[in-house]
Amino acid sequence: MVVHVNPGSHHRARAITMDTNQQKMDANILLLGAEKVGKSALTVRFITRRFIGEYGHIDSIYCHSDRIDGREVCFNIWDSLYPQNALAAGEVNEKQLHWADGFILVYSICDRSSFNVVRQQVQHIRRCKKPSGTAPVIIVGNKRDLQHRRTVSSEEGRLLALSADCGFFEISAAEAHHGVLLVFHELLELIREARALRKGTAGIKNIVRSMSAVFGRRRTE
Ligand SMILES: Nc1nc2c(ncn2[C@@H]2O[C@H](COP(=O)(O)OP(=O)(O)OP(=O)(O)O)[C@@H](O)[C@H]2O)c(=O)[nH]1
Ligand SMILES: [Mg+2]
Repeated sequence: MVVHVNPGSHHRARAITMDTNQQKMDANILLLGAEKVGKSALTVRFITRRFIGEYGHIDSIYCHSDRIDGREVCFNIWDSLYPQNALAAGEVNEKQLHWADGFILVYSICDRSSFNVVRQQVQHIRRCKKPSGTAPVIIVGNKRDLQHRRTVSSEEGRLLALSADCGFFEISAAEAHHGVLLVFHELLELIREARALRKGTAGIKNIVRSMSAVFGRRRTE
């Protein structure tokens, strides 16, 4: 079973109908979170549909293409490492912030400190330059199969996501591919929505600019 909360869903239908362009789409997705929460397990599950158990401790960017709703989508997925440096802990570095179109913040439902890391990281993302509409974030509580070891309730995860305008899922990368797929597809929709919003804002800015150019000229005539 997958628990799911959907941020700003009232905007969704409009954004999807606006986005009728069927060209290829690229999305840079950054996975963040404390050590051993399952960042690599999620990434590998999404790309290969498999759970292989052990993944090593490496920082990598994977490219994965898929056809979604008739459109070719190229996912660039950065499976990051949590920084060892205590000063950088809970922060997202400039390069990562700049690179990412969307973020998946992972914690383990059996590890409260990993939930606190996600709280810090989402606050950091929201503080740094990117307003929520332009930096889509999905918070993921992983290892849902380990209910007997749970220390973070679903409600806490959901509340954190609501308070920071993020999507929320509880999943088990170990148990199923479906939940992981939902996470990536939901983030893709949020990225599409953010791009449509930016395009709309740019359009309005251009109209305002042209109008001021016209009025400006008239004033000097
Ligand atoms: N029970 C259970 N174990 C999981 C799940 N997801 C990952 N694991 C296990 O958790 C451990 C860490 O998984 P990784 O995917 O390597 O975690 P990570 O966040 O990438 O870890 P680092 O890259 O070392 O920071 C591994 O032993 C996985 O098999 C899950 O959904 N359920
Ligand atoms: Mg890893």
